[in-house]
Amino acid sequence: MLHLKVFTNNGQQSAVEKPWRDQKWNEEHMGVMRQSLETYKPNRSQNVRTANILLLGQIGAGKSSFFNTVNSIFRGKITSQACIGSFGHSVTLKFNPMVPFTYHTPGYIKNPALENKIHCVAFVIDGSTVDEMSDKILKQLKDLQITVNQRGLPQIVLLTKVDKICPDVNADVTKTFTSSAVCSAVEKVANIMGLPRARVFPVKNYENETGLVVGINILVLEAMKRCLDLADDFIEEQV
Ligand SMILES: Nc1nc2c(ncn2[C@@H]2O[C@H](COP(=O)(O)OP(=O)(O)O)[C@@H](O)[C@H]2O)c(=O)[nH]1
Ligand SMILES: [Mg+2]
Repeated sequence: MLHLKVFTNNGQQSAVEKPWRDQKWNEEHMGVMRQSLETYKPNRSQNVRTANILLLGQIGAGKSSFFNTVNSIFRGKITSQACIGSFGHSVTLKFNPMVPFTYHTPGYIKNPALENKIHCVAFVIDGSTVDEMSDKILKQLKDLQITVNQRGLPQIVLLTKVDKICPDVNADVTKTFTSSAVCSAVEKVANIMGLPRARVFPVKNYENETGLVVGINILVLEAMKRCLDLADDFIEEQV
């Protein structure tokens, strides 16, 4: 039986009592997640030492911020490093937040070894603009996705700026999965991208914070974990 209670106020915001996605929010869970990502190594493949994740999305979607947020989580403090690079002490994760990615992109390798290939794509979509995405932007996204699909690459969506979708979430990020506004943004993006809802990860990037926040870390770590699991699957299928 599904028990839902919807609280509505001026028809705009509503919260559901039962979360629409299960999520642990405690510090211990965050520690476990962080630890497991810190020690992550791509599975069962001697030649691939790092998982390469490509962040794709519009300018302003939050790619650099996401990169910096992940970096901050692993450094244990807020950092804003260069936009492109890899994590300070970890060689297991590499991001390339560059967009658009074409044959003319510096560093493009023709016929790369598996180690140098992209292993998972994360589409970065600004959650606060989901309701007003222009046809042009939608087409760009779908075109990018066609290329990604042709390469058989696994995909997730990082739905950024959840704080701007819902005031409750802005006040407390642990309200993400009881927010019906976030829920419908996730549904909408899943439909647009033709992906299961479980592939869409609402996240909040560090932008105005002066210290780390457990809930923010957890949202980002959950997305990273799924991305790396998918990267693993992809790597295993190739060898
Ligand atoms: N409120 C809020 N602002 C964000 C978030 N993520 C990014 N931003 C802001 O959005 C703007 C664009 O972000 P940026 O990372 O530069 O986007 P990029 O062009 O995709 O690299 C910056 O002003 C960020 O501070 C978020 O989760 N919440
Ligand atoms: Mg950027």
